[in-house]
This record gives sequence, C-alpha cells and structure tokens, in this order.
Amino acid sequence: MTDIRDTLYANPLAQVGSFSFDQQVVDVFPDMIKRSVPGYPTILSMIGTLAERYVTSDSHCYDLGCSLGAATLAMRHNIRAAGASIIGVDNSAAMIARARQIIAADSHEEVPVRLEECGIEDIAIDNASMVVLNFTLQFIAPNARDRLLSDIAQGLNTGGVLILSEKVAFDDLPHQQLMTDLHHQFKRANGYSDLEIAQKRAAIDNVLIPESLDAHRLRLRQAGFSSVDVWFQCLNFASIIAIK
Ligand code: GEK
Repeated sequence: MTDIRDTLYANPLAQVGSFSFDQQVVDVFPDMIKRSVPGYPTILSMIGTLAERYVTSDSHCYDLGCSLGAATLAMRHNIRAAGASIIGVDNSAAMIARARQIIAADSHEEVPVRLEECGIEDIAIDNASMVVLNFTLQFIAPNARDRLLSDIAQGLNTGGVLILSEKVAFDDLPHQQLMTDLHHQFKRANGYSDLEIAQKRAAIDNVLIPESLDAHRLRLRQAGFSSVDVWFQCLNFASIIAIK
C-alpha cells in the first residue's frame, strides 16, 4: 500500500492547535515521519540489526510509543532467539487500533506481539533484553523522564540494550540555529512548504521537548546503564545505545 501524503498543515489554519496523535495523524503517519525525521529508515533498519544481536531466548522486548509498530516489526523480523516476545505500547487509541491491523497482517508469527493501549509510564518492564524508545521520550514530561529511564534500567537483564532516539537540542545557540535551519531545508527538500513547516512547528511547540545529548547521557548513566553513547546522528536527530 502506498502511504497517504501528509497535507495536515498545507492550508492556512485560523488557529494552530496543539499537536496530538489522533486519527488524522494516524492516517498520514508513515509519510509524515519519513519526510520529517532525517535518518528514520536507517534507525529502523539498525533496530532490526540490534535485535538480532541483543535479544536473548525467552526474554521480552518493548517498543515504547510504538505508533504503527514500525520498530516492533523491525525487531520481529530479525530476532533469532527462541521464545522471545514483543510488547508494543502507545497511549493513542487511534495508533493502537491501526497498529493491531498492521501486526495482524504480518506473517512473522513465530515472535508473538502484544499491543497495549496505555501510557509508557504505566507499563511494568520485566525480563527485558531490548527496549526501544524511538522518538517517544521527547513527548514525556521532563520531570517524569528520570523515573521512566530508571524503571527501564531495572527491568532490563544485564547485557540488555535500550535504543533511545530523540530530536535533540544544542547549548551552542548558533549551532542550534544551524541545525534547525538545515532540518527545515531537509523538510522543504521532502516537499513540505514554508507554511506547513511553520504551522507544524507551532503545533509541536511545548508538546515535543528536546534535551541535549549530554542531558540524555547523564540521565542514562544515573539510571544505571553501564555503557552509553550515540551511534547515529543526522542534524538534530540522534539515537543512543545504552547497555545495562
Ligand atoms: C516509530 N516509535 O515509528 N505513553 C505512550 N505513548 C505515548 C506517550 C505516552 N505517555 N506519549 C506519546 N506517545 C515510533 C514513532 S512517535 C514519534 C513514535 C513522532 C506516543 C504517541 O502516541 C506516538 O504514537 C508516539 O509516542 C511518538 O518508530 O511522531 O515524532
């Protein structure tokens, strides 16, 4: 099936409301995320590669903020360990409903997938060999992030891996401005107009709260991860591997 094109912000809106993961967004989500997040396909493909390497027998994998299950499927298609299963979690009813259809149509049934409609703050992580937060932590209130990361570290088995992908911010203001400008240039090259870019930016302001890579590294270390660093970055989008 070809993706439905994202035109949600193509026409001038009298008032730009706060961005939410509703049915309208779900309908265009695969196109939206590909045209907005530099490196998204590369990160998904590496999540598959990492699942092959890190997922152990009879353990759990978690896709927190799973949206339509893209990272769930990347793991499912590459897990080689016997008896592993995947839990996908998202608090958007529309996302989970569509994700259920997508997972049902996928034939790799040897790795069971369970989808839960709930907040990632409310899910118990246990016996985990791999946890994915692929562009989700940025939507969690900053004062709830330490606790969430500690809970994930607690629930991971020794040697288990967390993949944390985020939009990031920079303390150096000229560099922050440059990365923002280049990201907008990336979006223009992918067919978004200046109006779409400006309206989306207004909608997402205060909903997506990026932090610096140093802040992420520090939190992950404090949460109990023994090895933490960036494995991918393109402009202001990065992905970190943290090993328990
Ligand atoms: C992918 N990982 O395609 N609890 C559960 N889900 C949440 C919460 C929360 N508190 N807050 C936001 N979400 C996916 C992409 S998108 C990233 C992740 C983006 C969910 C929200 O409903 C949405 O589905 C997802 O987190 C973020 O690899 O759109 O930039």
